[in-house]
Amino acid sequence: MTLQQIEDFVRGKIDDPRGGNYVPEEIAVSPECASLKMYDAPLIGVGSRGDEMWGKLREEGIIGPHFILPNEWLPEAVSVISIFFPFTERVSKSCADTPTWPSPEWLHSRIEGQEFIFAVTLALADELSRNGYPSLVPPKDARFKSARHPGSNPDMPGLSYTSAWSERHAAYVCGLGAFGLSKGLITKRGVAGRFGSVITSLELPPTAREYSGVYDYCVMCGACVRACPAQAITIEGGKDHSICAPFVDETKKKFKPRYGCGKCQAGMPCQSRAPGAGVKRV
Ligand code: B12
Ligand code: SF4
Ligand code: SF4
Repeated sequence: MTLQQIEDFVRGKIDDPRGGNYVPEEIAVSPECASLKMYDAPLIGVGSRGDEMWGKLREEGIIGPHFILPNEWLPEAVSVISIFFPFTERVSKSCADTPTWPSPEWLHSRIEGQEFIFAVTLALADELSRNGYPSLVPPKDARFKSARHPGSNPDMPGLSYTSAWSERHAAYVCGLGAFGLSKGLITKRGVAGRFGSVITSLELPPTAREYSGVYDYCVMCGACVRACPAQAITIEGGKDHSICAPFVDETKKKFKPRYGCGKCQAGMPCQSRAPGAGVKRV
């Protein structure tokens, strides 16, 4: 498979009106959400297994030693495919237009949207494997673990707000974008969307990183500071996960079985573009 064929494969899933990118009427949380399209065309980046940046992610303060490297997930690994699924304007606008609590559209994109990403990445890994290139989706592997609040995962003692495979850091290595003050990863198509990834033995041309600083795509405008209903973000300190996470938990109580927030993404100058891209730094 070529990179173009991979892109066509993902696009085909996104455009399929009977596929998981459209909310079925039977589960719509409100009538307006029936047939809601959650994602637009994807943005795909490729990282090489040999990129030194993977090893750097293991350093304390970046992710840490619990980060599992591509060749540890899959010994035959040659490339990492990172995919950004940008939310449709309707999903983002509904979130920006609803103060404090998540909009019905955002709730769907958080839950059914994530299920769709797993379905697409697993189908891609399957297609690659059937073509002779063993492939794997890290968050669907038995070794994947994540920790939210301190002590929430006994398998990750002493760790919080982290995981064994961070999709944003993988996207950073794969040339898709850089972090924002809100800690979302900002791509050339913005921050409002979600990521998925596949590790494969197929050799693909790596995507160049058009940034060198961790926060190069953010202009520190402070719009996310003002938009956050939990006051979890400051210009000086960035986003504090220990304030954000309990707020997201609060939405779980209110909107069970769904949840979400994302006010630091929708309606922001970085919602659908990277305001810091191309800005000269001294
Ligand atoms: C745990 C988790 C949470 C926790 C903690 C957040 C966190 N740590 O990132 C809580 C509950 C708070 C949370 C909240 C939300 N989440 Co969340 N969450 C995750 C999860 C499962 C793991 C994150 C992880 O591994 N973090 C690792 C730690 C180390 O990340 P970090 O502290 O931010 O890393 C910093 C350091 O590395 C630092 N750094 C210092 N030196 C250096 C040097 C280098 C070279 C680099 C690269 C970095 C670096 O820079 C980073 C940013 O400041 C991922 C899914 C996944 N498997 O990736 C989704 C994920 C991060 N969440 C996501 C989303 C959308 C949300 C919410 C908007 C909720 C919602 N959907 O409504 C909010 C807001 C998130 C935000 N503002 O970024 C998306 C982010 C999409 C995006 N555009 O970035 C993800 C990737 C899920 C997905 N599949 O797309 N989340
Ligand atoms: S809203 Fe402004 S400060 Fe916040 S992440 Fe986006 S560009 Fe950066
Ligand atoms: S997800 Fe919500 S609570 Fe968390 S930082 Fe963003 S706006 Fe604030």
